[in-house]
Amino acid sequence: METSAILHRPDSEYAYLYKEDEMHIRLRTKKGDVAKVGIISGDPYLHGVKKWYLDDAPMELLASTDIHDYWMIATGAEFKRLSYGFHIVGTDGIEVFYGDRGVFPYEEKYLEPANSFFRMPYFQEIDRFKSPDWVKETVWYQIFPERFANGDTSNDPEGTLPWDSKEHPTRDDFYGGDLQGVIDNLDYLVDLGINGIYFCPVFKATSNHKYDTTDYFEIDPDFGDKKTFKKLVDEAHKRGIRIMLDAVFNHMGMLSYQWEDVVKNEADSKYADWFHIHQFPVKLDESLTTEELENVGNVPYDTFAFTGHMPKLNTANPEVQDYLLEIAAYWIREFDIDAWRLDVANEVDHHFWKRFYQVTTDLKEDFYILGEIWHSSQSWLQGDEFHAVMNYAFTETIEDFFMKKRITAHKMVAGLNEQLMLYRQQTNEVMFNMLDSHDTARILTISAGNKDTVKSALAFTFAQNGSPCIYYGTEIGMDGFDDPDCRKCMVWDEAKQDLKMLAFTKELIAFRKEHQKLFSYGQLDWFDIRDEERVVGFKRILGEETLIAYFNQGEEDLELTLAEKPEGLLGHLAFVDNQLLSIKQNGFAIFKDR
Ligand code: ARE
Ligand code: CA
Repeated sequence: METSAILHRPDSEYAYLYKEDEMHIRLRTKKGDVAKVGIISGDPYLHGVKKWYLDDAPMELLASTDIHDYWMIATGAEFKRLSYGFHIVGTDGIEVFYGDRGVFPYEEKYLEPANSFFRMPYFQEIDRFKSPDWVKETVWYQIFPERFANGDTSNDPEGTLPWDSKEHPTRDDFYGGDLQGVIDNLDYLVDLGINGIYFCPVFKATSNHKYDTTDYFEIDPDFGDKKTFKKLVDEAHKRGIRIMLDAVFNHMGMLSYQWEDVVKNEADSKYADWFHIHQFPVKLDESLTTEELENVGNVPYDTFAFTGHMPKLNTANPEVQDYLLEIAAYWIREFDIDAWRLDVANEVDHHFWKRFYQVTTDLKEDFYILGEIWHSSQSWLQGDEFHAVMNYAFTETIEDFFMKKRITAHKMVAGLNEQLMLYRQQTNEVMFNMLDSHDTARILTISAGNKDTVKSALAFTFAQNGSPCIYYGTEIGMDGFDDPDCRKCMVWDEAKQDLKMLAFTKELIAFRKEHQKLFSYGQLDWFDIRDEERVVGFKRILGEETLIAYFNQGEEDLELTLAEKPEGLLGHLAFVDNQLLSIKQNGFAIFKDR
């Protein structure tokens, strides 16, 4: 047995409180190397009492990657504390005990010393990673406010172009989108089945994307005013739609009054320490074009990327922290928003995010904090910073298989399980799963125009743990290359809309809501990965044997797949007299064994 691959780490995604009285324990072993694992556990204060422990509660094979198997068990403890170790039986018949001091031959004498067992010292509810339940039932819709709908031409900025007047919008275009346009189309979103909106920035800023904030306490006049925003939130809440705003706290726009004061007064400015300035002067030539500003290179201060007009904030400065935390609190307290999406979240310090978490969740216990991080994010998802991240690391794996055909189905499933095993179950249940956004090409373009590919990838994404997000216009077949081409004006002319895609998206959202428990909980088990085109996945709701078969072929394939019930498929999940609950083209079948 390859004992070097064995891993367990207490008080992490390997051992955590899932519910107040339920602990999840995971173990990693080399793929295919272990036949079974049992948990040996008991109360830490009963050591020394002969046979103090209960032995061999069987762990289940939860998920596999290319190189590892992950085992899991859900357990309680009579006195909310637990000592535990692993009885591992290799496929080669070797048996070992694995505990806090490492791997030993499986013999009584090694099961005694109290400290050779891992410990969950106490089920501390206050430390438990809590994720807001409502997010699990949310299907999000991402709106880039400048391009969704122009509901009020009186606020159109200078040079606003006629709606949808260009095949490819350029970086500096304005088309007049605003908050009134969103209010006017809330019922369109209700009809689609949406119950959460993620807005790109809406505060006062210079550009059409508003990521160069100049005043965090004002709605940008191109989009409307606070009265209109209040109306938007109220009307959305009336329709059961939650609102998430975009907090751009990594940097500010160069036309903010703080930065302008620094440009003018340099080291004497009271804001000099709000930024990371190397030397003065810091003035930029204001005649630079956007392209030039975005690639201005070696300015004497830290910026977002190489973007000279976005000076990076010094979030270690207590004054900056207090300022940003007041912004975070203000929009919750005064406008009742439900969530913040945190821009460039990975480049802001953890110390600040821990304060941010406290301030926002003190105001609203079920507030949702979503970090924009494009890579694995364990250090931000420990329960005291973010609840979730924009799950690019997860969804790009889906795209790599379904759209880009860059990896095999096996590799996709291995990649998805790799990501799932990085986090606690309650984190996976509220991850933000989007296949595209305002920062990427649109999925129809990535799919080279193949709408079945788009449907398969969307259906598959909707079957995952986590909360799916539709980027505006996906539902009516909009395309677009990388930013800014992915930010075309929403197509409202029905004659130009893909009404079949609209019907599919509505059905998919309704299907997910109809089978919410199946999609939001439990772990996807992947037993039967056929040829490179077809992936059939099986989901198991822990404690309940329900099967969801995912396939990306026609319906006729399904019987064949299930009839051949691949080995290892939860043997006791009998397919006797299956009642096919529901089947969707390019989507799912859900079976419940009687
Ligand atoms: C401009 C250019 C873009 C260029 C970008 C960065 O137009 O082509 O990619 O600069 O150099 C906003 C505007 C953008 C504008 C940018 C700067 O929306 O149109 O883009 O300001 O003026 C990384 C960061 C991630 C960031 C993206 C853009 O990790 O946080 O880059 N996303 C947020 C917002 C953006 C916003 C900003 C940040 C700035 O969502 O909309 O841009 O506030 C790989 C890497 C990622 C990288 C990703 C995209 O996957 O792993 O780290 O994201 O590519 O480039
Ligand atoms: Ca307008």
